[in-house]
Parts: sequence; C-alpha cells; structure tokens
Amino acid sequence: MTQPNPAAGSDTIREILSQPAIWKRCLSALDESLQLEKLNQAFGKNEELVFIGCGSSFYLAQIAAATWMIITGANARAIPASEILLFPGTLPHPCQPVLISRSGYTSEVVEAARYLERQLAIRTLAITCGAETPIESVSAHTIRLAQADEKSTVMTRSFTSMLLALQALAATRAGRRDFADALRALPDQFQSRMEGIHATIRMLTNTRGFADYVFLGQGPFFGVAQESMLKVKEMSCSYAQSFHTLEFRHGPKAIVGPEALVTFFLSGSGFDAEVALLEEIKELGGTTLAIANSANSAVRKYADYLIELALDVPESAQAAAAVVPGQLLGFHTGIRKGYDPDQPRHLTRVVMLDEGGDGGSKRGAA
Ligand code: F1P
Repeated sequence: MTQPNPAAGSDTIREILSQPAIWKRCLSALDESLQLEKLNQAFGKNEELVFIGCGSSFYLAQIAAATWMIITGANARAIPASEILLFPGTLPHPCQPVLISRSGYTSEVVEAARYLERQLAIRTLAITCGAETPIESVSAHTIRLAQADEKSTVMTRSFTSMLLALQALAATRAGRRDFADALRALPDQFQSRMEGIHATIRMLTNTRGFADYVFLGQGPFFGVAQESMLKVKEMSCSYAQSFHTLEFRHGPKAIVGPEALVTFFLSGSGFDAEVALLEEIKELGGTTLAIANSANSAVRKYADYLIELALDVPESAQAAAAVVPGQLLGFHTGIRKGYDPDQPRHLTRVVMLDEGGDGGSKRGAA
C-alpha cells in the first residue's frame, strides 16, 4: 500500500459525508417551491417517461426509470443522451423526456434537449445542480438543486440528491404520501448509519485490494451497481464490472476467485434468489461484500464483509443510500493505490464536445 497523501480527495470525502444534510436541504427547498406539484400538472397523461443522461447521470436515469415504474405504474425507461442523437428511432412516442445533468453543460445532453425541444417540439424537464446553464436555457422546465452542487470531478451528492428529487416527483405523480414521507425521513435515518458504514469500508480497503470489482443488483439496485462500478473505476482506476445479479450466473461468474470482490446489493423483492447466488459465489472462492437493508444468518455466513442499511423506508427509497458504500469503496481504494480522488485520471468535470454535441456524426441516419 503506497503512502497516502493526506490532502488527497479532501473535497470528495467531505462531499460524500455531507449527503444526508444536503438531501434534507434539497427536499425542503423543493417542498417550499411547490415545484413538484406544478410539474405534475404540466406533465401529460399518457407519455412514457424517458430519463436521459451521460456517465453517472445515465446510471441515475436507470434508477429513476425503475423507481418511476414501481411507484407510478406508468411506463418509463433510461436512454444515454448519445442514443437520442445517433439513433433517434430508439425514442418512444409519445414521451416525456427528463434530462439529467449535474453541470447542465454536457454537450450530448444539451444537444439532445435542443433536438427534442426544437425539432420534435417536445417540452422537456431538465434537472441540474448548475446555475444559468445551457440545459436550463433550452428546456421548458428545470429543477435546479444548487445546494447539491460539488467541487469533486466525480458525482456523489449531486447524484443522490437529483435521484431523491426525481423519486419525490414520482411520489407526487402517484399520490403516494407514504413514499414522499419516507424520502423525507431518509436523511436522518441514514445519518445515524453513515459512520458505521464508513468504518466497514475503511476496514475492508485497509486490509485488502482486489484485481477485479464486480457489482450486482436487480430492479432499482441495478443502476446502483452501475454507479458503484463507475465510482471504483473513476477514483481508483481499478477493473470493475456490473451486472443484474442473477445474470452473473450466465457466464460472468467464470471470473470468480479470491482476487475478485463481488458486491451484492441485496433487494427485499429478490432476497432469497440473490442470497442463493451469494452462497454459490462464496463456495466458488470469491470474496463477497453484501449490502442489504437487513441480513439473515445465511448472509452473515456467506458475506466476508457486510453492510446493513437498516432503513425504515420502502425498497426503492433505499437506492440513494445504497450508492454511498460504493462511493466510499471507490474513494478509499483510490487512496490505497496512491491516487487523488479529487483529480481522477483522464477525467474532466464536464464532457464538452465540438459543436453539434455528438462528436460530428450525422444525426438521423436511418
Ligand atoms: C456527467 C459526467 C459525470 C462523470 C464526469 C463527466 O456530467 O459524465 O458523470 O463523472 O464527471 O461528466 P453531467 O452531465 O451530469 O454534468
């Protein structure tokens, strides 16, 4: 283990640990503005929700789409902004696009907004943490969470705060007061868990490094697995992959060995089936980390490392909290390997391409 530089990652870790307080401020600002109710009125009745983003914001879109369908019962999907530009035929009609961008400047997302608003005359909703951004000037509606903006290059509190805002919009849409109340109870509940979770991740990364990091999740937790994979890649330049949990059996499990840390985001809905795979991977010699809302004796037996979120909120509302251990794993693995998570290799805070936003390809080619 290389001698860590004490100042490395100081912005990123401060912002990761600030999340419960920032979630509270974002949700109360949304309540005061009554913006969710106004947006709910503005949305049509039969449009499919299409959540659109790039990088972390695309993985956020995946969690938002799964939550939207579970909470409202209405159709929703997630699409990378580049797909809208390069294969516009993949856009469902009629649709209500929701463009997700922390910065509000990412070229592919801004170009997708221009295409939807100006060529297809579709009124879009943007959600961002930036102020007076290009995405806001193009989109008909904008949710701006300035409190959640961050200095770090990688997305942490912006990711979870924008996710909670979209889940709160889903609860408003569905008239689910119980889910809305649960989202507002989450920050205090999770604040009391943060220290314990941080200690477990620090203990794990102080004792072991791995050649391969695998993240497994189903339903809303698939996007959580995707984002955790990206956090480990971005902050520690490690090899990391993510799959739907039960898909791991269909081939990828060939990579299992003591040098592979296999992280399971155990859901309530798929608990028994997911724990059966946890047992199988442990018996194949894999190193296992289980992240669950509550564990049973089988999980305690087959998990080398265990994080229990112990939250009293519905399953989908646990997604924002479930992302945090992945952020901390990426951070401390990066520190362990001598990287500075505030300066991730090869990355910029915003990806801006030359005019046209799609790297010069010809849009609409059938
Ligand atoms: C999205 C994004 C981040 C990634 C990197 C570059 O930005 O791809 O997910 O970590 O920082 O930008 P945004 O459109 O959400 O600002």
